[in-house]
Amino acid sequence: NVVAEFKGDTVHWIWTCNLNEERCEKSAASPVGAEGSSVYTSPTVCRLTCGKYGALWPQPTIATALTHQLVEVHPDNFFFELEYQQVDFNDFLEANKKIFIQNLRKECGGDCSLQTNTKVTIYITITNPDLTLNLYTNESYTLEILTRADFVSVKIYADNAFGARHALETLSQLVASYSTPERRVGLVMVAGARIHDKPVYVHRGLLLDSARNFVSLSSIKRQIDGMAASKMNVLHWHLTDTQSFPFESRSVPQMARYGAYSSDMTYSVEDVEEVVGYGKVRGVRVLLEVDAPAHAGSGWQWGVQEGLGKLAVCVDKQPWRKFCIQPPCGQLNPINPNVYVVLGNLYSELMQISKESDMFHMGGDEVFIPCWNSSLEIRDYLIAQGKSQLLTEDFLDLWSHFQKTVLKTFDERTGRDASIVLWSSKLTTPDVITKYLPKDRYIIQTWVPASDTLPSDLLNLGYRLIISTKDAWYLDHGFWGNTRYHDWRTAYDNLLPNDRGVLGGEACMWGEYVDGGGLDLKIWPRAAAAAERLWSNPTSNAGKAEIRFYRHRERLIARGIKADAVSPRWCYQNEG
Ligand code: CP6
Repeated sequence: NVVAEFKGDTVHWIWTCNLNEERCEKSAASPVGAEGSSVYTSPTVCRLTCGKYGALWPQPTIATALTHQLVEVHPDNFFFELEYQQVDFNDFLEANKKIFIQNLRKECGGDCSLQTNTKVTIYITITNPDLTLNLYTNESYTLEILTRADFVSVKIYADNAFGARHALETLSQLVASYSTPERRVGLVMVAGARIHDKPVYVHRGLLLDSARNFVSLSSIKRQIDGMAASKMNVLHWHLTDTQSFPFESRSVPQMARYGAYSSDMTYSVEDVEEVVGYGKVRGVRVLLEVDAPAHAGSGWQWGVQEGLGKLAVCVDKQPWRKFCIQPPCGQLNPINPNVYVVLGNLYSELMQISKESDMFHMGGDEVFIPCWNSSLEIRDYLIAQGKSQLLTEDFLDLWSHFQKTVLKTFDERTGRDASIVLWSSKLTTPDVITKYLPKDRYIIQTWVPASDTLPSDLLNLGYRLIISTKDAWYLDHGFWGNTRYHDWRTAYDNLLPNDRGVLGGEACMWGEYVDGGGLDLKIWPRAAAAAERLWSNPTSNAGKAEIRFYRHRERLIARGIKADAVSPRWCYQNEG
């Protein structure tokens, strides 16, 4: 396709799509060329059909026959048909029809003033009516676009509705807006395509921390929108930490009463349910985390007042490290049986909220020996057990006792055989992990640097892993004064160990230095770079993906996500 770009009211450049490469070519404007092309627009439209993957993010497994023809479309002229009737249109598909059309309208800035008679019918064939979203959900789909005169038929084939949702996402990415010199805006769509697609990894996550700083529901939902646009499927909600406990538990209301930053800065059961529901419609499951026994403090103070003893020790203790940001500043008291009762109540409630979840995150990171060692009560307990000193081994025994007990409590209170996720820690080193954590029950989330051998050691022992390489996928780095920022290229080029035990990975937005205001900028578009690594695991590196990435960032902006810039626009206008 040939498109012309306006600056002001005059045509400055003519763009032609390079058939074999991932780029568009620019030539100087010739008035004849400009008038001869049917569409006057920006290079974005040129991008739609360039190279193998056009403007798609993440790149699909197989895309054949992405034609270079475009067809003008309008959001009012899309129609949906469910083929073969094995499955009825349900709330899920209805909601996704609406989201799809809304995304088209957002693409033209809400004003799709250029009409067209072209009718687009989307035929959806789903064979499996099951609407459970979990680790085993089949996300594959096939998408075909066929255009004849002014009738376009789009065929979507998927095992289930979640695959069909991905197909609609892909279809929306084959649409771009253009504008006329009169500043009227319309949409064009790729006129022909055949795409087969499925993810390489089943766990493609984003961690959101709502405990260091409170994050509003609308900000959380906006992150889910970005995830859905990038085909990420797990929101890891780090709900609580040392600094605050914003979850308004019904069975233990004291937690938020003592632990929330304010009575407004809380999540009710309904709020969490709302996020779970919002995610599900967009193919995103929510992995809830209550971090323990470290990274816990605020909210646990009430035990003493209400006669249950100390639920946490060294709460608010001033820094063992800088700023009282890292632990302990509070760590659960493993020898107080009431701790397990409270955790059991929380697990029970949270697993009821995430009704379908086959995973729960128990934290387990950064337990600090001197914290437990500073408690007379805990020291006396150890002495009574014949352990005169707090040796590393004694301490690991105490910690593993905690972990065993919470697992038993989880099982008794929830009755669910969910996999339990734990952060890598001193309890998960290759020499001790087999003693404490059965590999068929626990999934380990590693956060060591890429150079560390821990992931491959654990894989050799048969553990399943979620990888959060801290020198690539920690989105908080660069804001601490002593950490290095990892740009989107680093995130993109982060390769995961090649082993079937790797379930996938997560980009982590720790919340010490971010709240609703800066969240989008820090997460996007970098998390989308991790998303392509996890969906497609491409053999090529970030350099090859840059122009598609630039376009994806524009797409996120169009959908209301304040994603940061990828590169100077100059590069895009000069290299296509
Ligand atoms: N919070 C929690 C954090 C971190 C972890 N757990 C963290 C540690 C080191 C760095 C960044 C983040 N802020 N609960 C570790 C998993 Cl460099």
